[in-house]
Amino acid sequence: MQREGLHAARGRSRTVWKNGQSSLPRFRELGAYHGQGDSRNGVAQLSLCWPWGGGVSQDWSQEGDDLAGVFRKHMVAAAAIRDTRALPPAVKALQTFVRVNVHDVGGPGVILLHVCCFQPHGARLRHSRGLLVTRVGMDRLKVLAGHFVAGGPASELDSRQTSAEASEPPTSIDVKYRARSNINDRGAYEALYKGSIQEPDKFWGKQGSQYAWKQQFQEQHVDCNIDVRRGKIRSRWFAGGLTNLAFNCLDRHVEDGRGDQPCFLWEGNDVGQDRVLTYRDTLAEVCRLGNWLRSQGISKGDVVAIYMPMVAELPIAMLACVRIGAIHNVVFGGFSADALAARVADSRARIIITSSTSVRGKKSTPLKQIVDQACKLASKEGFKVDKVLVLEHSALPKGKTPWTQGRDLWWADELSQQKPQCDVEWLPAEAPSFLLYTSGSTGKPKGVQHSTGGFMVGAGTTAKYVFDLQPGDVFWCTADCGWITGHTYLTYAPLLLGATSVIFEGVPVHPDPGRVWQIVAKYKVRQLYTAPTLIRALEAQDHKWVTKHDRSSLKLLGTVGEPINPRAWQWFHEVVGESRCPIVDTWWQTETGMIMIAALPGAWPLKPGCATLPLFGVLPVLLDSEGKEIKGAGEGVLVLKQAWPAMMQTLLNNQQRFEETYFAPQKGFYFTGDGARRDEDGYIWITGRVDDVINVSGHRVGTAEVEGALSSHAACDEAAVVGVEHKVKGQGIYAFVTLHSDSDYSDATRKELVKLVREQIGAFAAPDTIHWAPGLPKTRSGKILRRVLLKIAKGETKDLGDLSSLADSSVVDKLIERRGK
Ligand code: 6R9
Repeated sequence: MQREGLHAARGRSRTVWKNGQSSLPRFRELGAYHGQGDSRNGVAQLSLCWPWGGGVSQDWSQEGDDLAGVFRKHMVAAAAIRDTRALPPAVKALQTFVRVNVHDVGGPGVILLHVCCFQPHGARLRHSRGLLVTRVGMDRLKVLAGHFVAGGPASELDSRQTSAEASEPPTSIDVKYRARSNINDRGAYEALYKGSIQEPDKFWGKQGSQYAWKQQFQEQHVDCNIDVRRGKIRSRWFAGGLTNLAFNCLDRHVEDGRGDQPCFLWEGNDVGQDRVLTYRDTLAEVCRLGNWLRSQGISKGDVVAIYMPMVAELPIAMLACVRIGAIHNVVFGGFSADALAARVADSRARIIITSSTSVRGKKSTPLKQIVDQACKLASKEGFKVDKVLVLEHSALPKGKTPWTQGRDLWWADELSQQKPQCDVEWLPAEAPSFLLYTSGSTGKPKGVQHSTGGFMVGAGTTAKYVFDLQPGDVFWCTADCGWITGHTYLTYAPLLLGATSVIFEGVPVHPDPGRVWQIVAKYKVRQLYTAPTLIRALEAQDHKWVTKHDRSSLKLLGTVGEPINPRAWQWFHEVVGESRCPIVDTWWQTETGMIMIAALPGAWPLKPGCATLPLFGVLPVLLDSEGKEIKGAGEGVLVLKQAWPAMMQTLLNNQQRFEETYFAPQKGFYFTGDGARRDEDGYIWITGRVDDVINVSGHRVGTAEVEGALSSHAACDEAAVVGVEHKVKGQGIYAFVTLHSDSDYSDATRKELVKLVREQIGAFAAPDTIHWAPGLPKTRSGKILRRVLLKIAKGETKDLGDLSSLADSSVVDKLIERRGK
């Protein structure tokens, strides 16, 4: 219909298409509307299609027309359509403002205009495409794109609409989804949840008995204290039980006749590199490595460091450790030699398992060489690494790998001499299973220590309910095993539940931005669990990279790691999941070991950007600034009132720091460090770290809120906000902003950005400084290092602290250079 309308719209008259749709549109991208920009006779055609159907179209000449006027007219036309047509109320409520993006699509004299409709707080509901003007007009259009968001008549419309609608509850999305588990309504959840809080012994006992125990745990098996006023903090689960994680992940399934089922599907950095490991294969390799570790004198309680790329041998090494009762300490393969040395020495890991190199995209990282440096650094600190076991990576063969005779050994040579059977070390449930270092807000990284039984049951139970994960499902968690998500939901939970876990060694845009979706199609992935940072990176690409691959196998999508902005959520939902897959936004931490707050999507509607409700055994509480509990709707600091099975046991060798960091700030609670809001439906929205809250003239401003407002500017790629001391206001807002590569870092844009924040949040939240940031300092997992930004903002550029976790440290110098410009 629209296409006909577009071609029919010749001449200089404006055509308003008839509304063909009266019901609420499904949140899906409209088809592409192709019009012709004709640069020969200087006439181009612009058309805009409204999400509820219909649109306007107009021809104009390159030279003669006032493009701004044309745009404004169209915006007014949009408003007129909105006001005068009998639109369904739901549609009306959703239309808040229209953003125009200009994309250069190449080709002969053609650019593409992207028109996005937003709901309050910048959530894109859907977008339509309007085409086309000639390249000649592009620069002017770029300016206009910003203009329509930040000022002029369109923005007047916007702000009116926004303030009228800001108080409306966010869209609630009820995807037709039935989990195969029995929790498909809120009542069933409430009943189970209540039991899990009131009788944890019983609830978790029942969950625990779904796993194999050499010796059954006691009926009253929970012994916890999270109140510093009542003595030592402890979290003991499944007391009296003896079990083993590797046995539950592997042997149990092979014994049940599932030995031939794929356990890991490994996809290499380059297309065509792949490998299937069945449960039987995996078990055999785990046993060989377990035997080798024992042959090196490693036994129960010893720490083994693992520093590897995302090859199947990484989770295999983890499983080999837990099989023999050793404690693994995985160090992310992107950490520097300094960071590795500190983690190896602190945990006293006598053995390091590594790989000759690592290749991600076009970049290789010489892991073995870094290990060599780390060993030197550690020995300077008085700690000696005895053995380094090296996996030969195809990108760096044996002859080219640096070697220390007597210390270094090849994986293949050593393991080929080992038997594929290895006795299981039966461990008390409270035996430590792994260490994982995580950065605190200050100082030295903390060695978070996890248990065996509680971690196992927490991991399995949460994956079963949140992801509806079942035997044989192909589950892809894109996290690296160097982070907690790669521990709990790439390695342990999928195997505990007998599923198939995808391991990807490469990067999502190599060799092209369709790689993730190609892998989804190749392995028929059922559940895809990823991070907002990856979603945003892929969202920025042309949608054809997604749509050209078959995504029909996908049933559920998940996110973790940071609050997901509604726009990215919407894109993930509509474009990737074709509006049929629920998105579970999962809130948890390295310290919690398992997902804590997330939707059970068969049981209640989702809200974009919201983690929703607590899982079983999780008792979240919001505290106000005086430490008083907030009942009902409200916003405060998120704490947890009850211990849960996968809770960290302690910080390695530092029970005192453990208690001070997590239990002393709010006595009687576990302090998460995150802020959260509870809405009228009881849903919990994570608002970000509380250390990221800025207090401006007594107003609390979430950095994420300001960042969201800045990011809604058409030219803004990313924004990061910190609070700096301000003489009058207490704290002022300092914003680092990255623009799209084709945008101008101009004063006009600066003003538009500030205006946007004023419009969307309020004048008190307007940034005092906009610092142009062609790149932001990020860790390899995509988290912005605000500590560094804060120092730059304060002008303390001499001592920026430890930068070893940065993905690209040159970004910092560029930022310092641009300070005050
Ligand atoms: C699993 C993981 C933990 C911190 C956490 C919070 C943030 C994680 C989130 C989220 C909003 C979510 N975070 N998931 N924020 N929504 N769904 O990421 O562990 O690396 O220890 O980070 O990440 O701030 O406190 P970890």
